[in-house]
Amino acid sequence: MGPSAVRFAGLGDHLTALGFTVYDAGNVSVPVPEMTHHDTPSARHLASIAQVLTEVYAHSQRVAQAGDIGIFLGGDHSVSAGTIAGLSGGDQLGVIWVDAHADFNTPQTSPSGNVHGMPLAALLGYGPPELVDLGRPGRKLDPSRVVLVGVRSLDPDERVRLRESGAGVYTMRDIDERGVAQVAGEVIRRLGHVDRVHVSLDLDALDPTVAPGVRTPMRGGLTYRRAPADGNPGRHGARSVAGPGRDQRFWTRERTRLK
Ligand SMILES: [Mn+2]
Repeated sequence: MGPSAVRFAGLGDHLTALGFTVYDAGNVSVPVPEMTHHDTPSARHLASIAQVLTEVYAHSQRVAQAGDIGIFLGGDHSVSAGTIAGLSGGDQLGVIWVDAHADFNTPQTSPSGNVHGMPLAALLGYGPPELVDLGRPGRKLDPSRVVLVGVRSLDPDERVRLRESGAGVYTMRDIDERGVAQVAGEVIRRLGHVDRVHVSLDLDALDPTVAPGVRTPMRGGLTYRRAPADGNPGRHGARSVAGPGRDQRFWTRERTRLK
């Protein structure tokens, strides 16, 4: 169900109750995977995904230009390659990437060929031109303004690239040992110099006991009490949420309902 599941859970009503004026821009059109051709095993459905993300990029740019706060709901995390690219440029944009994975693969290092394991690498300039040059040529983010939170699964080559990139990384072990409040404080201090923040939440960052309806569930994630709380909405440029598409039992939708 993807975005419809989150709508059905009352996201718009909850935001309205918090005092925001909500405008739903609807869905972007997505090709049917089984009907697309010319698939590349090292980056599956790359052409179709890039086509969708170009539309997402345009939406995100409009949000940035209007000075609004965008909320983008995606079936997988590749959506953030478009939302973040569209919001970047001009102001200094920071990114908090909350995810069990780093999404730091390229077609050369990805064991699966899943493009949803590549968006953060692409935003930092690593990967195929279809992703790196999305919307406009070149990388969209500076690693000094990127922080990953909740990481607990890295592929070997991905780990090397992530370490060399200079992006900030807080693993689940960091959170277990030091507590979420201390880690959150450090993340905010690290991004103290940015103008706007894009929070990108992959629901697989949450523990499967909280959000089982994701494509790649992995034990040892954030629990309900430790999930990213809302910070200062004034500095949010946008947030995107990826992952509820596989929810067969509406369990994830219910558990991630906004309070
Ligand atoms: Mn992800």
